[in-house]
Amino acid sequence: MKEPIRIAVTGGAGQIAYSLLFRLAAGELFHNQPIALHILEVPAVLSQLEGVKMELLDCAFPHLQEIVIGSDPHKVFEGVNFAYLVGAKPRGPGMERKDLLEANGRIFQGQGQALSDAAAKDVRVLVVGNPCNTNCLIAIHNAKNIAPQQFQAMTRLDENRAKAFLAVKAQCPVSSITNCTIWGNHSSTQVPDFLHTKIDGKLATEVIKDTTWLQTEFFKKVQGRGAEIIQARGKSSAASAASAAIDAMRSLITADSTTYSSAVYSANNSYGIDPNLVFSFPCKSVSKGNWEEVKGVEWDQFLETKIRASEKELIEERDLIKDLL
Ligand code: NAX
Repeated sequence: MKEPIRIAVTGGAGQIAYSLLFRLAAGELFHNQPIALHILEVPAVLSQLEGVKMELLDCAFPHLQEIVIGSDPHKVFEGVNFAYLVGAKPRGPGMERKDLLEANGRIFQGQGQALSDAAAKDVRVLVVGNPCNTNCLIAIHNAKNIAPQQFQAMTRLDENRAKAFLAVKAQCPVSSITNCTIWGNHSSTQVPDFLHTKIDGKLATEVIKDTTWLQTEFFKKVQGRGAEIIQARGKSSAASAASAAIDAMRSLITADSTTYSSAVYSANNSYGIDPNLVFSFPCKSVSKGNWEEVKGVEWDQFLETKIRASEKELIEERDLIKDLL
């Protein structure tokens, strides 16, 4: 039998995983190839994860060859080729930003070390659990046997949201929107770049001539969409986050030169961003699993101010967890 592609998902009993696991198992990322799911959870909810495993089995997915579950990252990450780090601690009552960063930082410190020790050498890691950029930076610094370029944090949901808003405004299908990327942090300081976005091959600013809308309402809508979903649903985005997580990994392994957003390690970046951050840039895949930053994107004053504010926020986050690097 063909050796399966091993995919780790953490936070397996949580709401994003409840969508992500079934889409992976259905073969949306690796069509017609056997896969094994390695699912990590904290001990307290392992019984719930057992239930998720039962449901995965009950789907009788033809390409799902194996399901490993557990709460020891060293065991669960054994031999994995791809890892979705979704599980994280939510902000509890009275918790300060520093406490949240630290609590999550410890999780990603341990998981970075475990991936480094146990995963396949060519593993590709996508950090989804928030604060995802800084969690990813911590994992990178603690994964001594894995190149930083093998990690990314997810800003693809933000890109997808930006595209969807632009498509509604321009009254065109979402597939007409290209080159729409996010700079910076996956937070309310993120920068959706409408200046270089294209709509049916034309600059978005030529199609949507209302610059005030682009600079204010559009920006606020993208930056505040997560909060808007919580307000409406009573829970944070889950199915859309899982969908973006599939998109992000698909883009990484599809070397077709399409530009996409990804928060990657900023060493040697060509934009003068602090070189020790995980920062969202326009990226493209140059070969299966290997990305490159898209160079030469010129910022106007508006973008530059916003991008620098997001960089400042990431530097502040890094300062709060510097002992974990
Ligand atoms: P849930 O609270 O539903 O699930 C999280 C799960 O992670 C829980 O079952 C918990 O037990 C588990 N967990 C906690 N610590 C763990 C550890 N050390 N090892 C393994 N599992 C652990 O959250 P969900 O809605 O699934 O969201 C997960 C994370 O994604 C959150 O941090 C959330 O903020 C983040 N998001 C990131 C997005 C992005 O675009 N990067 C968008 C969606 C989402 O907000």
